[in-house]
Amino acid sequence: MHSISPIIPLPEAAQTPVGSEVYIGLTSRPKTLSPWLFYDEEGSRLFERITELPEYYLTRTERDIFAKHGDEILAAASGDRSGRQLTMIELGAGTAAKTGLLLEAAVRRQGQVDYLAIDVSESPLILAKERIERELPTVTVTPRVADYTTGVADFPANGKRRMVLYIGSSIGNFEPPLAVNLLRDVRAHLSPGDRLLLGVDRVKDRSVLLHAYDDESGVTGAFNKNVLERINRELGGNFNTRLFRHRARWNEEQSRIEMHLESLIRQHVIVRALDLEVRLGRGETIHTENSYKYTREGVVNILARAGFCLTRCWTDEREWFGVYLATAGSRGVGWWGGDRGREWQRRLTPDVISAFAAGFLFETDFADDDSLVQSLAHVIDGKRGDGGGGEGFHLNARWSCG
Ligand code: AVI
Repeated sequence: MHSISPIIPLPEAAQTPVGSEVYIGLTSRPKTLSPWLFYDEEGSRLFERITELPEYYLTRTERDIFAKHGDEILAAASGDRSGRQLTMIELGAGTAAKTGLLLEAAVRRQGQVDYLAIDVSESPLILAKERIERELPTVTVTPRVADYTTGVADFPANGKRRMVLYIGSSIGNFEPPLAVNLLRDVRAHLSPGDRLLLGVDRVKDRSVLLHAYDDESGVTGAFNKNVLERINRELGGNFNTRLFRHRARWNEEQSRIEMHLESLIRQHVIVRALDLEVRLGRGETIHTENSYKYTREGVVNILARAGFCLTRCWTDEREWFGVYLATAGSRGVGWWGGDRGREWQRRLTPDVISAFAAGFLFETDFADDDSLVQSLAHVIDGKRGDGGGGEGFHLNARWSCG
């Protein structure tokens, strides 16, 4: 006879987005809490303060790149010769503070600009619309409240070239395969030749990185601990944040900064609305955030796997932050025989081949060997074969940047 253990239904609060995330995270091993939980009203306010900290160079450096190269970025995105007009779309726009510099450059270039600002919370979007339309009257701002991390809805198609902005190194808060999925979803809503402008923090000296995520004035620590306060406020938790220490670690192997909350003593915490008792050992941590740092090659790789190729990149003098202009590729099939085929075969790397999973192919004009070799990272599949012209190498997928 089989004994069937009764299924105990989870409390209702565990079925809300916040409740289920907290329930799953705090019953996992090791314990985790998703970084999106940081951003309630208090967390968003603390994040704004982080962006002004002397140690947190990311926001300032990216803003300086936009201030210095805004016109060049817009010229490259429009395409120098065609001078096509751009529609701008921003994921996670917030108050669109840095975007203002790019919008100004777009106004200088094309006069009128349509700007679709997407964010999960409505209030910063309303502020952004009000401010931008007052300061730049030829910009039309359309706010859209949506969670782009669970899929983007259609982008406006008004015959203009579209440029999606995903700045602030927000892509760094996703595991690389999820980052590729997110960008692939964006790619699926674009046409060949549309653009993506990605702002990504770079790998650098570990002490610079650690200070950026563990500042002297303790704002990042308060931001991290606010997730426990949020659980107390919204789910009836009894976390005592003084019994936790904010920890920032550099994980070299994974190329990421990790944020943790370390329990200073052995303790039990109750989360009433979830009917949950959480036991923490002394020194045990709750992993709250990853912030991946990328080399230029790393960015090219995730772009290629998502169906984009790198068009141009800008950085600051210290090369701490990168702004990458990428182009949505198109599909095609090509055949290379003889020496040229063998040359390609030698240069294929597993990363490049894995990009084949993206399923995007393109047709090249094969005119220029040098540029083919330079854009090697965009080769996404290679197979030995006979294309009808004898022994050769069949590359049946490659990105076009054209
Ligand atoms: C939003 N995101 C890009 C920030 C980052 O740098 O990963 C979040 C942050 N966490 C601690 N400080 C800032």
